[in-house]
Amino acid sequence: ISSAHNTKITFDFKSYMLEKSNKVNKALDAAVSLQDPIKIQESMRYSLLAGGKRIRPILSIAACELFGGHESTAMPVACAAEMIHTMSLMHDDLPCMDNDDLRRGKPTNHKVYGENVAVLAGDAMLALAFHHIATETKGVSSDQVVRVIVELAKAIGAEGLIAGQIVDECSEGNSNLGLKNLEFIHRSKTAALLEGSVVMGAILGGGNDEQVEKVRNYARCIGLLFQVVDDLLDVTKSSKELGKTAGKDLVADKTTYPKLIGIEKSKEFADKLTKEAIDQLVGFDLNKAAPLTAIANYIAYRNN
Ligand code: GRG
Repeated sequence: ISSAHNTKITFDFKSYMLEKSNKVNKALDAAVSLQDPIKIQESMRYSLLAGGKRIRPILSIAACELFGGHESTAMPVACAAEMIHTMSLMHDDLPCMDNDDLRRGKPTNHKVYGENVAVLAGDAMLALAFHHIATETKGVSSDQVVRVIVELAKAIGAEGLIAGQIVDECSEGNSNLGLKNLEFIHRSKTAALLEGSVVMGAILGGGNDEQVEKVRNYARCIGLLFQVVDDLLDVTKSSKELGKTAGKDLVADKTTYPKLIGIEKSKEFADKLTKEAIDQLVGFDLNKAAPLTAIANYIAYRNN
């Protein structure tokens, strides 16, 4: 119930995440109804409703509420962020990319529906995400709607998520990418959509330019933090699994922060990013900022 970097108020993070993810799940369920041709809708629903932490949609809602906006105002962008996140995972799992058999504890989309359907269902979800924002966002100006569409397109395109994926794809097998390239991949592949999710919520909540930039910085920090912590957890997992000394990396051909700068420096970097993220929220209403503060702490201190 407490947040490590902000102890002035109490906030029940678990209940908050559960309540919000339930609402997001309902909205996603309603957004992709079963209609003809049934095959594509089934495949979309299979991956979209397969669970997942729903961090991106919750970030959109929390950022909107930070500025006094309503959850319902942010729900369409929240769903769109999750749709795009899900389709990126579906495509990432394909044989031509990571070739994974399992995702979120279930067989991957192409394993169930075939590669051709998985590609098309992902494409349909990408189109649906933008359609959903444009048709379902209510109670804000059309200028705000256009701004969030621009924000999302930028976050996932060749300057964002796809940039990270292509650089990652092209560096496969290179176990010594260098810090600059590693950071580029993480900032693009992971942080860009987290940033887009937060910023869309902030725009719809009515944040001014300066405030939007603050939450953008917050999101950039937690995006990179997410990956640094992931790398650190990999080391812990690997050493536990091997029952040997810490510092071993199971995935030999993967560049990670611990590999490049060591475990201690990686931990220091994670701490720095957590503090920097939370510092961006200084000056906002403490209660309204509590979910974003707690999410940063959760990302920093999670153990899986
Ligand atoms: C976006 C048009 C478009 C194409 C996609 C394949 C591809 C291009 C990108 C792949 C990007 C990728 C796999 C990023 C990893 C992101 C990441 C950190 C995933 C894990 O996120 P969590 O932990 O997962 O939030 P859950 O399952 O909880 O949602």
